[in-house]
Amino acid sequence: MTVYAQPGRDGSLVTFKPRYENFIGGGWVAPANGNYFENPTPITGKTFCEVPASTAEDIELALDAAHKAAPAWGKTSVAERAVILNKIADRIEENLEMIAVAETWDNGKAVRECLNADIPLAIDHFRYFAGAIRAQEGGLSQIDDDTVAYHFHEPLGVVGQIIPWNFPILMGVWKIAPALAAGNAIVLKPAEQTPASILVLVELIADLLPDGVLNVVNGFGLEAGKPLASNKRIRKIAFTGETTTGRLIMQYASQNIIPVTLELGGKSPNIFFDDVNAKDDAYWDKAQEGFTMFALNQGEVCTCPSRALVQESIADPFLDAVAERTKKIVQGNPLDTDTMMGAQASNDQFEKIMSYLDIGKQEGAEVLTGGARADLGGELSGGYYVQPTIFKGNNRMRIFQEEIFGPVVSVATFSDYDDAISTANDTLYGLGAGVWSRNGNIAYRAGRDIQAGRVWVNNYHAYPAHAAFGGYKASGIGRENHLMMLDHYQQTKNLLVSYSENAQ
Ligand code: TXE
Repeated sequence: MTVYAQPGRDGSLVTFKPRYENFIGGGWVAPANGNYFENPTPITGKTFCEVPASTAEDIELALDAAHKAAPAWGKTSVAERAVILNKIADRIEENLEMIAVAETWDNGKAVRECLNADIPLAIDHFRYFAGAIRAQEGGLSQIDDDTVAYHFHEPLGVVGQIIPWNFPILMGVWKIAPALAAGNAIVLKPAEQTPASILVLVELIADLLPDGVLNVVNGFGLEAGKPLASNKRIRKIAFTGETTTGRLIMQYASQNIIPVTLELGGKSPNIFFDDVNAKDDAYWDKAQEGFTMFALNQGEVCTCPSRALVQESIADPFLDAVAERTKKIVQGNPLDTDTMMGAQASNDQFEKIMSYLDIGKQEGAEVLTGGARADLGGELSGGYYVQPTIFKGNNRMRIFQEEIFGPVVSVATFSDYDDAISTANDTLYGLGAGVWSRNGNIAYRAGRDIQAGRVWVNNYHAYPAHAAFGGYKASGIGRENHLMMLDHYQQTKNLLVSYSENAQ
């Protein structure tokens, strides 16, 4: 067990600056209007740094820097880019604990998740795209004996990226690594709830990239995000966030006819068929763990398995077992490696979750465990902690249809296969899903019948870099991870060449 020292106290691995600036053109640049906002840690609710409340002027400055850098960066060889991405990965790996503590302090999540998942996945992402870009090949078609069509992958140029607060570093890296690999320059806007850890990361890797290739401008959605997403000087916008914001991003992009990728909300079903607890063995243990994944990252995951569908015939013993397991989730100081669940990322998010706990109760859902704020006492009493909560109800309830984005799962039962699939698909969203069965045929068929971009079969919440990730329905457009991501950051140049000396 390790308890990392709080930033600002003796022995801390990370030192935050009291005031950050925007990272533009390889240097730190104050916001044009001179305005900053306070950034609290969700762990105690106390402010620990200030960051720029940027506006359109700062976005334009960052775009100037990105445009200056983009032509040369786009012409570097893929080997050179791969070397840089690998160096970035190594640098992060050498500083893994420091970055993990920075992420925990800014976001509130349990440090054990940062140490074992968020940061290792971010490192692997850089390495994956270093390899993917080197393995990428162009195409050639022979049109006739004298005519050849060459297909080249060209970078888009300057791209905009807007990221959320639930995995500030990992969501940043999911977007940064493929964009850099493909030869683009970036202007990135972090979420206002978690502006600091990504700046710690940028500071760590800044010397490895040419000036202006990666620019980070902090600020709020309308003041800084909109001027970026609606800007005529970006060739693509990538966004992760709420579905309603995603609609706006598409509207902005439509004015400039640029491509968008959107990773939006979810209400992912996690389906447990009647054979999961047939034996008291390792599989049953894994399935229970799969159920409790609703509390991973405090439920602030777009693929949070927030609707559990359990076959009627096993509902009672199944729910008794998973409720017991949920009660064993350790809440506490997120900087303690024994802590399994930390703080919600912001007070707004905490209040949103609390309001859904009321809504669930008012709708008549039964609370099997949790259902309230978690008061952890001492310094943590100012932080944003919620008990992991299991509701039992039905799929028509708001708690089954609306994204809560907290450690809350709504459980309903189903009678047979068709009932399970129709309930699973009875949602606006289609991002993730889980299927649990010892019967390979049922697991496979269910996986294919569920309308979601990622279906985990007999596992949940794994995010390898080479598995495509993205939404069906209102959960988004495009994919992240996997080498198909490169397509989102490149355009195809076709050179149609005639080698004939005869007139056409
Ligand atoms: O999201 P927003 P919020 C869901 C989750 C959460 C809810 C609200 O349910 O409770 O969204 O969170 C920027 N133009 N998800 O309000 O507003 C904003 O500054 C350009 C799911 O934080 O979508 C931030 O950087 N940019 C999600 C980013 O968009 C704008 C993760 C996300 O903020 C903008 C986060 C605008 N008009 C929340 N308005 C997931 N899919 O994982 C805001 N932004």
